[in-house]
Amino acid sequence: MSFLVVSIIFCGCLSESVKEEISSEPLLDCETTALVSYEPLVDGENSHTIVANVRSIKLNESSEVLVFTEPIDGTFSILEYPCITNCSRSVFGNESFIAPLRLDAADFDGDGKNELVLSDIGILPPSDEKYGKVSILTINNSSIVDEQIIIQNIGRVACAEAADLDSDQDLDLTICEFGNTNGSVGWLENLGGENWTWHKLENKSGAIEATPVDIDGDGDLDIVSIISQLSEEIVIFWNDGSGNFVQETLFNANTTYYGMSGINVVDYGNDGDKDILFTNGDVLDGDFPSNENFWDYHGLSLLENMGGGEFQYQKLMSFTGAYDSAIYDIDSDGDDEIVVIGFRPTFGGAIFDDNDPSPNIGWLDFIDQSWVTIFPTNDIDIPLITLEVMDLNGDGERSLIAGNHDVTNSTDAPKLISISANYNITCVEN
Ligand SMILES: [Ca+2]
Ligand SMILES: [Ca+2]
Ligand SMILES: [Ca+2]
Ligand SMILES: [Ca+2]
Repeated sequence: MSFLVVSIIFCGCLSESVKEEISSEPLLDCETTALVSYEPLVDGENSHTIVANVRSIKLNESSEVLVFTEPIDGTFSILEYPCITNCSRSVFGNESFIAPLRLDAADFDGDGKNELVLSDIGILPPSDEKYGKVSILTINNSSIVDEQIIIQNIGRVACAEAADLDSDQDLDLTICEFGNTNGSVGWLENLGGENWTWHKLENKSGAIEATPVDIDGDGDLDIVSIISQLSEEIVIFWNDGSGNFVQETLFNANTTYYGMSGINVVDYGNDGDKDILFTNGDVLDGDFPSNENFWDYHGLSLLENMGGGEFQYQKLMSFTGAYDSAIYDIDSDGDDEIVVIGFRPTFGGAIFDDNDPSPNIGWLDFIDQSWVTIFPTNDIDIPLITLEVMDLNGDGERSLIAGNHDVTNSTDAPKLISISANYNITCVEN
């Protein structure tokens, strides 16, 4: 047997010339492998980097920017636009900030400029101490002009998302009080005149996200929430349009160590309705049994909206440490993949399964009518916790952006990276 090894590195799909070259040569047994690489978007500055959330938000109708939070530093940053690598940023801090976790943006006062909604978790590790806070910030280019505190001295706040939940034309907020053993999911009703009323819809702790979305298509905003502490559930709160909600559990893991980590509401299959992707992969979930494998539990799942309030559950992918997902065409062939990143704070440490050599990024590629899991042959040695997709420089090309949550201070890697994949085809002639 003679070996004729042709190694073709390409980004995305085969060019026409390469296709012809392959079809005209007597090559068989081609193996395709993926390699990932990254560029720094914001470097680590040799500091202890703990990014909690990265997100694209709008500052007004037309201007989209990338923001990220650093709770230990007590700051959030807005990347200067446009950027590709080594981006400049404006850092926002305020003496009232404790541990900024997440930002949303919306125009509360109707002046055409969006304010920022800041979820301040107050204290990063699980705790029942009451340092949580939600505020609405008015900013200019590089500084905070005004901070309106909506609620404070509550349990650890993991989310607050702007939405008109009672259909009275002003913006209310969903709110996740993660807490530890105590917490809640609910919403803050905007009464006008800077007065707000807190409606608790569920008193379980561990709410990570509460996404306002019209999931039944009846014109009002429902709330999809992910709960991950003493109980591990995906819960929907159906809105009657006036802010009266009926709760339904769509998925219950029935174990306390499932490690729910994030939801992503998307139109799966492009059929015009909203479906729910969720990841579970919290390796710091303290009660995971030592005789079990993360691999058997962690991964990416889908709750597919079948209409009429019915959802169909399907686990799409096993993935140790799965923490966030994004719809992104990582192989540049014109079809979107579902990319998942893993948060694995102790690389090579004993807490991971010996039989799970997979890297901390992977994706699902839709091939021949089914999802195929692709793991690259190399790894990105950064504990990634948050993923976003955005056109960073306005050229129409979207980037896949991930944030570094280096809790063990084990790397001086960048705070933010943009990730790309290359495919390597190796063909062997028989
Ligand atoms: Ca405004
Ligand atoms: Ca309202
Ligand atoms: Ca609805
Ligand atoms: Ca693709």
